[in-house]
Amino acid sequence: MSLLEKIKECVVQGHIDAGSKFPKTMQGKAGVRELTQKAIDEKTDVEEILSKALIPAMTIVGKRYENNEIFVPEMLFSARAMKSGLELIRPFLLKGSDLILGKVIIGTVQGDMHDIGKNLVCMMLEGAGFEIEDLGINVPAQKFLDAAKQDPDALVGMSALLTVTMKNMKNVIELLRDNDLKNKVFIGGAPVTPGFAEEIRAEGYAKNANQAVREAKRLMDISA
Ligand code: B1M
Repeated sequence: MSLLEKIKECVVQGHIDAGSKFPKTMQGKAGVRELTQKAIDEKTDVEEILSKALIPAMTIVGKRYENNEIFVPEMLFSARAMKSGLELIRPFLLKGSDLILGKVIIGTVQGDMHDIGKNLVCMMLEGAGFEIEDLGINVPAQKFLDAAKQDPDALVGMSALLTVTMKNMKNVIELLRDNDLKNKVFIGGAPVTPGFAEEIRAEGYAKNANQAVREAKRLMDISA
């Protein structure tokens, strides 16, 4: 098994590091933390660690959950394991961001606790030179409004991972427009589509964190 495959497997199993007690079968063995550090030390491209190990692992976790092979606690262990890898990668994604391109106010909408994707989007945007105001998870529309009022030129980014919380994006946009705020809005998250973005009149949509950077630049009229 290659190093990237090992990292992926540890995320799928929810094994953070050698000191972790979960899962029992992996106790004492290197986990996501040690293996990601090893990959970094071996000069593996961090984008590759993300795209070939960490992100696909969460897709597997999602499928296993859907098939009732694992349940919420296991999904949570995998999320923690993923975060331990992301922490190590973060400094590399932030490199070279001396210039401030603009500000992005971002959050996961009300009712939704998923933040791994949103955090990744924040890291990439920050790395590209955007100033980030991260409102966190389960963010009520009013909180987006309050932040946007403080920064009428900032972009507003919203993330949702649940089909039931996607609709809250529409509430935020309506609240902003009812208050005459013109902050451009872009949205993303697994269930979100370009069609949905159009339907709720979001100015932008991004499928992943790299596209989020491109979309933020486009909305701010910054050429690549
Ligand atoms: Co949840 N969960 N979860 N979960 N979870 C999903 C989303 C699910 C698809 C799993 C499944 O059934 N296959 C399913 C949603 C079904 C649906 O609505 N269609 C689901 C469910 C049902 C639930 C609960 C309801 C389970 C329960 O309690 N019965 C519950 C809801 C809690 C709540 O939010 N109220 C729940 C809870 C959890 C945990 C807490 C255990 C944990 C989250 C931990 C955390 O985030 N801190 C969790 C996890 C880990 C997942 C899966 C397995 C992985 C999500 C993830 O981190 N992916 C997920 C299955 C899946 O997605 N395959 C699942 C990796 C991440 C890098 O990708 O977040 O998609 P993603 O982000 C991407 C893009 O989407 C995009 O860029 C990112 C980077 O490329 N993107 C943006 C995201 N936001 C963006 C914003 C942008 C632009 C791009 O602009 C602003």
